[in-house]
This record gives sequence, structure tokens and C-alpha cells, in this order.
Amino acid sequence: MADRPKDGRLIVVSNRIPKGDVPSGGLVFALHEALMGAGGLWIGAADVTETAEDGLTPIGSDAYDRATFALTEAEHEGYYLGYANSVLWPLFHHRPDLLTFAEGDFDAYVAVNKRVARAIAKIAGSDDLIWIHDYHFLMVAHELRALGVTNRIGLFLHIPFPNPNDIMALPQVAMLPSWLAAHDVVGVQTRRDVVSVRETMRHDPKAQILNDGTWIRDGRTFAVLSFPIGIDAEGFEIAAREAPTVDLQMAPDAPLLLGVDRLDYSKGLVHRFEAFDAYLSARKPGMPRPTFIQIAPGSREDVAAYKEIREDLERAAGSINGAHADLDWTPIRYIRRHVDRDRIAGLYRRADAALVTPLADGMNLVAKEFVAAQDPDDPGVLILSHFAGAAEQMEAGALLVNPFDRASFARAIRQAVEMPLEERKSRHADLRAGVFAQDIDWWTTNFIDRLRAAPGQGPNRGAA
Ligand code: ADQ
Repeated sequence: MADRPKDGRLIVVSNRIPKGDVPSGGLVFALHEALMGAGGLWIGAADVTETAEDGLTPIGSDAYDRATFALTEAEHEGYYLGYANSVLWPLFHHRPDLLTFAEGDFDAYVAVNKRVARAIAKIAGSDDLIWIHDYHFLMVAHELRALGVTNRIGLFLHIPFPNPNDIMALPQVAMLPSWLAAHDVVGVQTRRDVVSVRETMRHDPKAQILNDGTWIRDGRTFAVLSFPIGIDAEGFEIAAREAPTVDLQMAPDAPLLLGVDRLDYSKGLVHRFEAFDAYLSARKPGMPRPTFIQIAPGSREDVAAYKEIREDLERAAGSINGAHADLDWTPIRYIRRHVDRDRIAGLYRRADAALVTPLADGMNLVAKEFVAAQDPDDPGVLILSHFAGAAEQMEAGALLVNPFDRASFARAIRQAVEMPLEERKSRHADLRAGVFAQDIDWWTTNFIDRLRAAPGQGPNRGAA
């Protein structure tokens, strides 16, 4: 085990944990960097285990330690595919219509959250900071308090927080305020999310808001704040500059539009294809023929809603290409294969516009990566949905669109493709300044500093 620093270790909990080398870039890399600085322990889920035993299995040690908690096949189904990804994910992305409650899923979620809490309670030193990530572990802090743990505990929610109407569809809605209140700091991506958390807490008769915006419940105070996540902007810029060139087999003057997403119904891919279709239909003869590359490898394919979105998208791409393609031109190239980060960085730089148009998204890092990857002397245009968390920081430089409004979305595509160089440069300069100033180091440092500064308080045993 690594040595314990004097001012307390950092204990990070996230569902996904690198089992071998840490991939460069992305959130995983940021957490690795934070742990390299603070020293500590990173806990994540094991690849399915035989039995549900307590305790942690060490999987590597460096300047900090890494360890996994057990997760059986049944728990993977109930906790991960079930409660986390078929209940919390759709609900927090404003899709209560996609909720599927299966018998036993919540029990599996509780069992896994309790196991993680017991493991942390056993090893946490009194000065350690505990930083929990995302919707997979909403109950861990509450369980830790019940076990008598008084450490500072932070939660960062990477996805949006639901509005008060949607949250009513959660059978465990009455428990949510006590889960949240067990933390010292609850971090969300945007100011809009802070308002949504506030609305949920307001319905809780036991919670009271103080003048400075912090909450008091069960004798403990906690703060709800926005910490918009950033990227390794410098690293991405270098990766884009040095990326291998790919022969895209396009006419030199043909505009390239690009979408890069995990295949997910929250990303608005069908709406995006339909807007591109509307843009193609409105094109005048003789104008350059654009190519739209959409990279969207499948994810969570064991969940029914994900199979459906894949089929919808294939149908939409086929029908749009059928209507507009020619012998030497395929308007949409829909790529389901995984594409390496370096090649993606190169494609960002080559693209004339990025279509980042989710229907709901915590932040959306693709928007920021695209900006970091541009050549400042000839930058591409960011088309960004109002519903991406990133819109709060990027509204001045991006073309903001409502992905549900096909006609105006199509006009934005045209505006991007035809935008004069001077306007592109000035919009990009604005975006670039923000992406580089509020990068991933800024985010990690801000969160950890805020958590460290939280006033210490008791365990609040047995709070309901
Ligand atoms: P995600 O939903 O995964 O993350 P996003 O932030 O867009 O969404 O992407 C995460 C990373 O995956 C990016 O670095 C991106 O480059 C990469 N990526 C996406 N599609 C890819 C593809 N097709 N091929 C290769 N790489 C791809 C969740 C929340 C987001 C939030 C992040 C971080 O849903 O809203 O921004 O966490 O907090």
C-alpha cells in the first residue's frame, strides 16, 4: 500500500476503474492525476465475481492504490443494468417513459452500495477525503454515516439532475433527500442542476435552506454547487495537431460535419439525422455536397432501449442516404466501430462543424474536445444543443440549437457551413479561452478544495 500523506488521502469511488494502464485523456485520466497528487485509494467495480464477498481486492499500486469490490452476475444485472441504467439513467435524462422497474433491482443497488460503504468504513483514516462519482452510488454516503463515518464526503453527479415532476416517478423518491444530505458537498455540472436539486430538497419537510445557499437536514449541513467538468485541453490540442491524416475520399471543397457520441437515446441522434436531412433537402443545386460522419459505437446493449435506438438510427441513415445519395456521394457515414482517440482528435480538426446536439446531457465533453482540437487560424464551428450542460459555458461562441426544432436546426447547419472565416475565428477564440481556462485540472482542484474546506460534523447516526 502507498504511504499515507499527512493531510489525509483521497478515496475515489467510481463504477468504472482502469484495470491496467490508465488511458490518456477523459475522466478516468483526470481522477488518476488527482490521486497521483493527493495519494490515496481508487475503488471501482470488479469484472463480475463468483460470490458477493465483502472487502476489496487490490489491483495495483503506484503513488496511490487501486482496488475493486465484488459484483456478482446477478448484481451486475440488478444494480448496473437494472437500477442504475434502466431507472436512474432514463429518469435523470428526462425520460420517465423509459423506466423499467424489475423486481429485485433496487435490492441489488442497496446491496452493492452497502458493500462499498462497509469497505470504505473499514479502511478510511480520520482525515481522508471521500469522493463518490455518479448515480451508481447515491446511497453510499448515507450508509457511511450510519456506520459512524464522520469524514468529509463529496458526490459529483456527471449526469443532469431531474426536475421535480420527473423525480416523482422514482419509487424511492422519499429517500433521496436523506441520501443527498449525507454528503458535505454535492457537485453537479450546471447552475440549472443546482436549481433542480434545490427544488427536490424543497419538497422535503425535514430540509431547510440557509441564507448562504447551504442546506441543513438532520443536524448536518451540506452544500449543492455546480462544478462544470473540463478536459485536458492542452493534451487534446497536441493530439489533434499530431494526429495521422486519414483519407476520407471526399471532394476537397466538400464540407465535413462530424458527430461523436456513445450510442444513447439521450444524445438525440435520430433528431440530428433528421435535421441533416432537412438541410440537404433545402440545398440549392450546385452547392458543395456535405458529408456527415457520425461515430456512435454501441453501449449497454443488454438494455432494451439501447437496441431500439440502434435500429432507429440505422433506419434513419438508410432512408436519408436513399433519398439523397449519388454514385459518388454518400451523405451520411454512420460508423458503429470504435475509433481511437487520436483519430477522433484528427477528425475534429478536419471537420468544418461538429454536431453536439443531445436531448439531455450532464456536460458533453465532445463539445470541449472539438474546440481544443481546432486550428485557430481556420477553425470549425460548434453546433451545440441548449440541453447539453456545456451550453451554459459555451453559448457565446457556439451556434445554439433546439434539437427538437428541425427547421431551425437545419438552418444552423447551413449557417455553420457558410460562416465566414472572421466570424469562425472570433467565435472559436471565445470558446477556446473558456475550454483552456476551465480545464480538467481546474475542475478537480476546485472540487477537492471545496470538499476539504467543508466544516467537519458528526455522523448523524440513524437519520431517515
Ligand atoms: P458520456 O455520456 O460518456 O459521459 P461525453 O461527455 O460526451 O459523454 O463523452 C465522454 C468521452 O467519451 C469523451 O472523451 C469522448 O471523446 C469519448 N467518446 C464519446 N463517443 C465516442 C466514440 N464514439 N468513440 C470514441 N470515444 C468517444 C458522462 C455524462 C456527460 C459528461 C461526462 C463527464 O453523460 O454528460 O460530460 O460523463 O462528466
